Amino acid sequence: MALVKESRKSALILIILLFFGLYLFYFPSKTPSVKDEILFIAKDMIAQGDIVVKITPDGFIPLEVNIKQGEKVVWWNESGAYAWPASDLHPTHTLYSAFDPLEPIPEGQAWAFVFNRAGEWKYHNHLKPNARGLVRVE
Ligand SMILES: [Cu+2]
Repeated sequence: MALVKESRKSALILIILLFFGLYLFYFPSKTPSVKDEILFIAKDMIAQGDIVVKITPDGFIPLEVNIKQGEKVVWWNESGAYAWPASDLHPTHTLYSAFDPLEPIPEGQAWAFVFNRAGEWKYHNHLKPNARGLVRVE
């Protein structure tokens, strides 16, 4: 009787180890991707002095911002819907491919991007491509 119990216990341990092994096989430790670095911020986390572009139902306000290289622009979504500011050209965003949150910003949240490349960066709302804007980086 004791032997039967012991072998059941061993089988149970073996099954648990097997599942654990399968788990590791199918879900290896998460490697960071570009998407994992996207952090949306609540609007009350926007610092005073940040350069903020509001996303409204009528588009970006202001339409243009002028910044220096290495400065950050914060897009604050108060459009009442998801919004997705991203580099031209729609839909590939290849002009400045890093300038793209890669997913929509929820209403009431914000996304920040640091411009390390000088230039005139036209962008649009990927979900509403008629809404357009410009970031001039010198
Ligand atoms: Cu687009």
